Amino acid sequence: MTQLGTLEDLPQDYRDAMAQAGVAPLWPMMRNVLPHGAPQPVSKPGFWEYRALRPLLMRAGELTPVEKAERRVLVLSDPGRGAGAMMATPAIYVGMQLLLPGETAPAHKHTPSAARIIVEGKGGYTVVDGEKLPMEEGDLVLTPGGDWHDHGHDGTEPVIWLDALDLPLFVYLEGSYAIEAPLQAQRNRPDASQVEYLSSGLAPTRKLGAQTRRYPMMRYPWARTEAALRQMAAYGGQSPAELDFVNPETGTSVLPTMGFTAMMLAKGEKISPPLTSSAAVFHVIRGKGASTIDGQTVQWGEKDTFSAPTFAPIDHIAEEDSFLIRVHDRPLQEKLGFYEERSR
Ligand code: 1HN
Repeated sequence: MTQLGTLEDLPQDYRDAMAQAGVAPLWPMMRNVLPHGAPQPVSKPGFWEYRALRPLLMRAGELTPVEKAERRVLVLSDPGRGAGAMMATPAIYVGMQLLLPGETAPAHKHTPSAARIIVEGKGGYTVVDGEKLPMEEGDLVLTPGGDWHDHGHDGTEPVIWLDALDLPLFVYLEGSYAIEAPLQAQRNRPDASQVEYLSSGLAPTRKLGAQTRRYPMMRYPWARTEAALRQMAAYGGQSPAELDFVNPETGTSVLPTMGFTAMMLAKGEKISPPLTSSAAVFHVIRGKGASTIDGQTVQWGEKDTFSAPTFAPIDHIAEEDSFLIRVHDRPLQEKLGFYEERSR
């Protein structure tokens, strides 16, 4: 590899003249933006224990009324960028949100897409474009970019969920904004996972030339996901058992940039998946185990969250039957044409 010239190699008058003209030489910076062979991530593996987050979130519930927060969220920041960084990986923001009984969070729509994984509590719901989506523990609930959404709570205990958004991309592109509105009217019918897409493999018959909705199903009930994972683990012949959440009309990822993959690690199962260019956030729905990511080991349990930068070596071991949802940017990388896997 050729050693490139540095800024210090250049005479001061030339450097001053370049700065004056609003230009800079590429060659001293070339390797920073194009490292050899593999990316050099700023991101570091993150680990957020629920038992540390929960009391902080409950305290936010006392300190900040929902009206003063719009969304009462603690942001899980990439340790490589430090607390306050609005991202867990370059393309994925995650935050833990609290809604107390009787509270509502007003409607808005924005350019980034979101999905929520329900962590705790009963009675919460999100309304997306008029469709009421009940939130039960482990459910994946989508709020695609451009769709109105507000949250409500009919139950008696706090409801907590993990938000995942492709917000960092939109911020980077200077394309992030929201429009606010009052709460939405709700259609009086169950969500599409209970009607049009009640059964996997069945979709509503379409009249000739009719279009399907871009996001036909916005709630993926956990009970079905777990049952499917258990059958995959028993008979699928694949270690670990993994299932992608897909759009039931197209079979493609549920949102344009973010992918969601449900994983089951059976008790004692030990895996070292291929290195992948996609970065990921793992959320533990249930179970107990340990993961070593870039040489850093985390002991995780139910409701904990951890992250892995691009091409990080990852080893998982499950101490109990464990269920995780992996949020990743493979759909974005595939669209951009650079998704890659490498053997260990
Ligand atoms: C948002 O709209 C929600 O609707 C949660 O619940 C977190 C973080 C950044 C930007 C928008 C929500 C968000 C967010």
